[in-house]
Amino acid sequence: MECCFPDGFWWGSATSATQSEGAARDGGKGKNVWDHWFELEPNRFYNGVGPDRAPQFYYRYKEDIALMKELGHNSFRFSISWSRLFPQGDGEINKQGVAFYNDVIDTLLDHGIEPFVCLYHFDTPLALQERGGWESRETVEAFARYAETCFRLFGDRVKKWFTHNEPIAVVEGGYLYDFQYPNVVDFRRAVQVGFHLTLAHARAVQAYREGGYDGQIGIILNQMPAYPRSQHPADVKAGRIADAFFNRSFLDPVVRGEFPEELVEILRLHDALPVMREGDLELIRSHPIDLLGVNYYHPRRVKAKEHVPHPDAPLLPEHFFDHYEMPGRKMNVYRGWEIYEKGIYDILMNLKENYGNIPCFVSENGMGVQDEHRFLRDGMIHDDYRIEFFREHLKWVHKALQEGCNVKGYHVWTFMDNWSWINAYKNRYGLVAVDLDNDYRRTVKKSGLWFKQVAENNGF
Ligand code: BGP
Repeated sequence: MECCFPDGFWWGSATSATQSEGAARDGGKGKNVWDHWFELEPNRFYNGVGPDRAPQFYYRYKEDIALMKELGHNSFRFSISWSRLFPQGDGEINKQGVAFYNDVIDTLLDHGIEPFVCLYHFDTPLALQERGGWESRETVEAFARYAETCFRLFGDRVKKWFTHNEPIAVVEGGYLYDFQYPNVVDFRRAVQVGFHLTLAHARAVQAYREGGYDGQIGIILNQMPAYPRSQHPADVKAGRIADAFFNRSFLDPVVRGEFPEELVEILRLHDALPVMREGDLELIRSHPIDLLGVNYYHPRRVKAKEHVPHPDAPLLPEHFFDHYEMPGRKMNVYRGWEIYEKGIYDILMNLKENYGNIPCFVSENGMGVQDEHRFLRDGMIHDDYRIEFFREHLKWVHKALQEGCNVKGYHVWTFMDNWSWINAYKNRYGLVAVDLDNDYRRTVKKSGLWFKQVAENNGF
């Protein structure tokens, strides 16, 4: 074999509640921000398709989990829908939600698939959002209670916990770039939200430690290496700042217990430091994670600013760098994202060299393709491009392993085509195709068969 992975390597995939479950109004679930935003502005969602039309995992999890097993999974990450468990975000618990997650967990275990559970994947309960969402301290405390409840209910069987998935996306989407509810564009409010997400994370880790559970707890972070256009000091500085904003803003506090000095300096200069209480920084400092999930899709390329921003322009991270389109870069033409496989290696080496070689795994990596039915032949999607995408990334993961990185597994995004926020079903990512016009019928893609082989051989 060209790449042989260590025994016990985690092979699987990831999804989230809102993107997979459907049943948005069923089973006693309360509304979250996605249900609400879709009611308000269905036009913001690709083809007007909303969260209720996610691929119905809520009703079909038993067949889905059996198929995961068939496709070689030994682990699977999903998220708990906060408003399915606590319809109001806090207070009274929904027993149907508890029963559902209990059965998902038990079914996974019965199939020899280890459940990796994430507590928050962009789906703030509407009741909490209406009281300020992550801008409010109340949400931090509600999250801590929700997390504690999950540990108590499911912690006997779930041994891998993750507080948030891509918290920076909540900051970016909801408070800077208008691709998530509440569609605010305000740098200072964005910073406050980021700080509260970090604090909520630390409160959950604290609850886990105090509960004396025997598993591991961590977080899932999207890491986008920020490559400068050149080695000119101005470009290099632009890269460092982009890295501080989008990668280190969460990575540093959760692993090292402190925020990047460079970022703090920028916030101070722009009078944008968040409101904190005494003890907050100490709480964050004293609760490092056990395990880090890394989502990687594409790199970020930057250069020094070409024009000084207009003094009246709203403050955004782009105040400090410009995006750069590298000539000759390799593209996923079906999604419009760059493909740079070595990025995954650079991320892992950075964790090894600068973050104490923390135990980690690739928690999302995948290739979105628009109009994928083009590749349907003889009843199967022939997604050779996706097989190549996985294989080329895995080669770099393997190289990182050989060089001593503490990387424990590889999860693809995603098991079956799912509902991807405002992009709905525009870009398909699954190992398994979902036919929306045909009762959500599942059909394994060629990449699903390839994945099965790789997982079962523990390499390729
Ligand atoms: C990641 C998110 C996933 C998923 C993916 C695909 O950043 O963690 O939840 O949505 O992006 O994105 P898209 O459908 O926009 O191509």
